[in-house]
Amino acid sequence: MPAKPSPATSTGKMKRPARPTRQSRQEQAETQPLNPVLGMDAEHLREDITRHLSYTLGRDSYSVNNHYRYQAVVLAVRDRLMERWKATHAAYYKADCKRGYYLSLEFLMGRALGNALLNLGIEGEAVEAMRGLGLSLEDLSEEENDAGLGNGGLGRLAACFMDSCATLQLPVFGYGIRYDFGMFRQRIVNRQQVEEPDAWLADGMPWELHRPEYATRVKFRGKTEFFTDPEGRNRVRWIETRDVLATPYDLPVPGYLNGTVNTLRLWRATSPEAFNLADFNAGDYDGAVESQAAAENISRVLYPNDKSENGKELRLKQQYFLASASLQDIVRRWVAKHGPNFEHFADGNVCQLNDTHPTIAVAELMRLLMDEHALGWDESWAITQRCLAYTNHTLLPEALEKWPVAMLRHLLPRPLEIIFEINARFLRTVANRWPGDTARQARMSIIEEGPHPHVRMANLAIVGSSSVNGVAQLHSDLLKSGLFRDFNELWPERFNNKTNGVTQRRWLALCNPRQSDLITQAIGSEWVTDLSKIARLAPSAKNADFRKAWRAVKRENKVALAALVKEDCGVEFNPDAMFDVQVKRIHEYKRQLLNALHVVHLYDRIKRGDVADWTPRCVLIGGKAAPGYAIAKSIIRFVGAIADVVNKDPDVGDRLRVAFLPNYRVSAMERICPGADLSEQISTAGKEASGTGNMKFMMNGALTIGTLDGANIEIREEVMRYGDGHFFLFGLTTEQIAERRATYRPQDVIAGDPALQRVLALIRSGHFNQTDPGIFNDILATLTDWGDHWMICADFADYVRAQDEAAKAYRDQERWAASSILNVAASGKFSTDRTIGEYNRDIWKLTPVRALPL
Ligand code: CJW
Repeated sequence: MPAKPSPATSTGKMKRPARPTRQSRQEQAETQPLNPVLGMDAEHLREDITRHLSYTLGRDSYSVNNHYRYQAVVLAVRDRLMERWKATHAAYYKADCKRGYYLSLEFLMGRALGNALLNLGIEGEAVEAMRGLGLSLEDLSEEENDAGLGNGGLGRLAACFMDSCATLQLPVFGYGIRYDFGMFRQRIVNRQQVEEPDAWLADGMPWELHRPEYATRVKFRGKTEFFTDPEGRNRVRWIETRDVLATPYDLPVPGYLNGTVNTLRLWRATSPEAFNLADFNAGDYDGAVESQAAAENISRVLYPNDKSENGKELRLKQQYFLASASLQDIVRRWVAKHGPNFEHFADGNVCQLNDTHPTIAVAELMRLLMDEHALGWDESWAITQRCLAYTNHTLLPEALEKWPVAMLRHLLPRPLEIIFEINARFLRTVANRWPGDTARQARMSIIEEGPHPHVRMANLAIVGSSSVNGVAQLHSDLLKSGLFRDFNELWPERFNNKTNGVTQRRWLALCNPRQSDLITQAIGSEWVTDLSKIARLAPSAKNADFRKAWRAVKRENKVALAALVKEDCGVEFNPDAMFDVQVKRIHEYKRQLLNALHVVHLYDRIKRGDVADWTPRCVLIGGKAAPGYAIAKSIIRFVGAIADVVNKDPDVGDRLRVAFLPNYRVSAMERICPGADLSEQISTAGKEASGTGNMKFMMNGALTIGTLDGANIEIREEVMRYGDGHFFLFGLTTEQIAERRATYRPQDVIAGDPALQRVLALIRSGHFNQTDPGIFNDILATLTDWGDHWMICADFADYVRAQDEAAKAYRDQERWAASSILNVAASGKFSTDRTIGEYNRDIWKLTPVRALPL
């Protein structure tokens, strides 16, 4: 019998779920014969778009608009994905292969339409089909909201990983939360950030597939009790809980031209009872809806705090909700196929934890195996450790998650008991290895003792998993020698590095078609699935005709970026000037302030007439500040204030332009990175774990000005193969920073640097805030009164020197073009295909599975 079609409508909206059917039947249904293949040509696409517009969406010529046209196109494309999606999962089921799971509180997917067309190989056909209907792909693509379910690099990395897993045909599922509201939208009002809710689902979400049949309960609160089961085993039950229902919504993740479509499963929280009927009948309407609202709040909104953990109970609920729902799903899938036999479970399943955010999974997997499936402690622990792997993304102390024991006791009493038991056993291991070293035991303990004890999630993650990795070589080395030193001494084999990457499909092929075409003309298209092949481009740097074409492409991309800047900032950028770009979250350690001080320095030079051999420069800065991060918000305001003064000053003219780009997000970066000349990667050494924007800029032909931090080091190493002068290095190294810090006094540096003195004096004079006196005092204070923690003054002079070098290099346009080409040629290492290949080789050990033929 063919599988019954899913009751979900194409828009993903449906009535209350039917009772779950038997799991094994569900899984079997996926192996049944597939639908006939839908045509991939323009003609069939056009027919389906028209059909969806008039039947699925019910539009006629009076009620149609671009939004519905966009939806119809998505539905036609989704149908094509759907066939491959089913075929992929049928193949996985049939192969009974080991599966990998990427658990992450964030997936910053951006837009899906262009990516789906690229990966299905029907961009041209879709353009033609739309042309036949009088539509433009470019216009309709603009109708799609970004899926902004992440803060920054960590969330976007998860999205790039999903793309690479599908392209490598690895059976990997993403698990995340379907937040009603993603990353806030940033508006700039009077130069200041204003946050607005991101109602990304409000116009419907045609890509997702609602799967109510896989809904599962997640427990909270209540208490635990011991009992003896009929087999005479001592067991624990978690009772009198308040449950929340987790319902999956699946998003398709297509691989590149390979028939694979993987799944990103996002959980939505609701109450298991629509509302309490007894309360309702008794007239207590508020009470009846209260529990519903409380449950739904769990998946309401993404926390917009890049790094600053703040101990909010709702955030912990989100973490447990994701971990529990996902692990239950994984266990359910296993039991459906293998029955309740867990002997080989760890051979068949591996979870990668994206930072400590889902780390409560350590306790939850133990609980599921022991409490729900009656396994003993030792067996459960062996499975848990083997199945879990942990990636650390930051060394910043404020980002290290710690949860109050009291909060866990209230919210998650059973997982807390398990954490205590894990810790008791772990501390015995530590004591046996270092007898009497109580200081070390206290450092390594999962529990931080004190009047308000806390659970250290990183320690729990390390103890509970078989692999711990950092995200760039320097970062991984620093983890071993610093933060996780004790653990590295205990278990050196657990620690490894996985340098980040980005997917060249989205971050070159899709976002920069002009440069992609040029590359493909020169070296063929293998780079799209094997970025190491892009090294073949290097000899073209010597070819004058190629450089000419390269420069023409860059110029067109700059014209396009200038149009965006004009539209969003109202500032004119001259495409012949150097485009100097810093876009990323606003954070003191990323030192947007250093960039701003350099701009003030350039302005000061212009005003003093020091303009011989000037290189015109357009400085673009963009990024969101965490809503509660006052200094970061001041920095945004500061950049805007400088921009207003500089851009209006007739003495400045075309020599310098400054703009702050509002609402930086994935789809903005797709328009920004093709047009950048200079990529600003200027964090204090040792603070940026990796960075990934640095890789996108490199791939799109920008040169980097940067410190020896994160992946910058590896970027520089790669491009240095082609000689010097292709990367503008400056600043103290990690070791030098550590050395200097002990005796560092920014006042001493300022006293010896007249240029910096002038810059600070100009700011202090109120020149950039004439109508708002004092508003930049906090910024100045961080530099002069509060010890300049991020060592901006210490690096200022060398930064200015490197900027001058870059400006000088830019004046030789032929040499610059050659460097640009060589940067692209050297970017082969920075594909997530390479990163994922390494995760798979060293940690996951999955076998690629080809999707069944349609
Ligand atoms: O991860 C990227 C790196 C980048 C690093 C970033 C990161 O800063 O250098 O390229 C991918 O590896 N993001 C976070 N840590 N490191 C991060 C993100 C969101 C967070 C958080 C930390 C949210 C919370 C706490 C810590 C929170 O409580 O909401």
